[in-house]
Amino acid sequence: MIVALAGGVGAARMLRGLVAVVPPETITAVVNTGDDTVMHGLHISPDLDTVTYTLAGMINPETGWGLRDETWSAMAELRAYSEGRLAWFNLGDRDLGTHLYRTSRLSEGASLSEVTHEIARRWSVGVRLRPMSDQRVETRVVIDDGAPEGREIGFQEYFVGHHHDVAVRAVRFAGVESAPAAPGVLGAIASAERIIICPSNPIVSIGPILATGAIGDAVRARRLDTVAVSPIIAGQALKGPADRMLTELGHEASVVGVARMWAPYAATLVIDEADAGRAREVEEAGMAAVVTPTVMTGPRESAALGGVVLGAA
Ligand code: FO1
Repeated sequence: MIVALAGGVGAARMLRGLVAVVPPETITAVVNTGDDTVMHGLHISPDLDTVTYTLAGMINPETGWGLRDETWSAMAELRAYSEGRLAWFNLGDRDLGTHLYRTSRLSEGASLSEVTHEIARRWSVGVRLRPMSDQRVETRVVIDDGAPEGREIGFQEYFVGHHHDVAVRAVRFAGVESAPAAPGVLGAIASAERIIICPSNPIVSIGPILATGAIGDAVRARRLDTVAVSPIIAGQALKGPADRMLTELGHEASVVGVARMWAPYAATLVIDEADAGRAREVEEAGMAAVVTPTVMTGPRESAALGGVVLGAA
């Protein structure tokens, strides 16, 4: 059994590679739900859906989120009604079906774990997908908006509303103090042969998972069997604001900065060939470095990286 701690696009591509190497049923993905939001009364779980749609081969290849071959009629209506005010977060017509289903089932009393399982089954996803918690944990971001103490906003308002184009002063995970890990998560971590920290944003994608319940402690206890993949290549994130966010929050935006963050949790860090020259510094930060191509441009590259990650440690 393998456990993968997963955020959105980078994790989804990593998982696509892992299922090419081992049977999907042997993988449990523990997925970040700090990005979850309620929009127009609908419960949206972006990272769970990105992983589900990618593994189903249905992800929109242009955006990396949402469904391929999508139509946008509902959004066009919403835009017309509200003069754009309510249409900043794009929900495709088919994607809306997922959010309607999730919201209906939650209002019937189903847990997020149960609904996640049902959605994965509908898309024939063999990987066991688990939210990090069934309880609400909300990633909140303090942005620099000129006010002396900054302004706190929800993650999607920062990421989509502000195109993650504003400086971040602080991040917190509201509700995490009382949120237990979802059923099955701690047991899976305790008994896994290998735990993988996917190449997702360390602060806002993996950070909330490790901060939830006893998940961080459970991973630390399995440090020798845990392999992390750096989301930072040559000082940059391939997608999203991870590089800027690391710098803004006092970390180094490099594989060495990532190694300093993950050393307590994982014994091995997989880094890109572009960072081969920093392998020694990674080792000085307390992690064994494995150098390999890590850019997952297609299924073949994902599978090659999956093989390396499973062989590492
Ligand atoms: N990301 C965007 O940049 N713009 C959007 O309008 C947008 C809509 C959206 C709808 C559903 C969904 O599941 C994801 C969506 N995302 C969108 C992506 C998502 O908000 C972020 O990529 C993640 O939260 C970061 O991992």
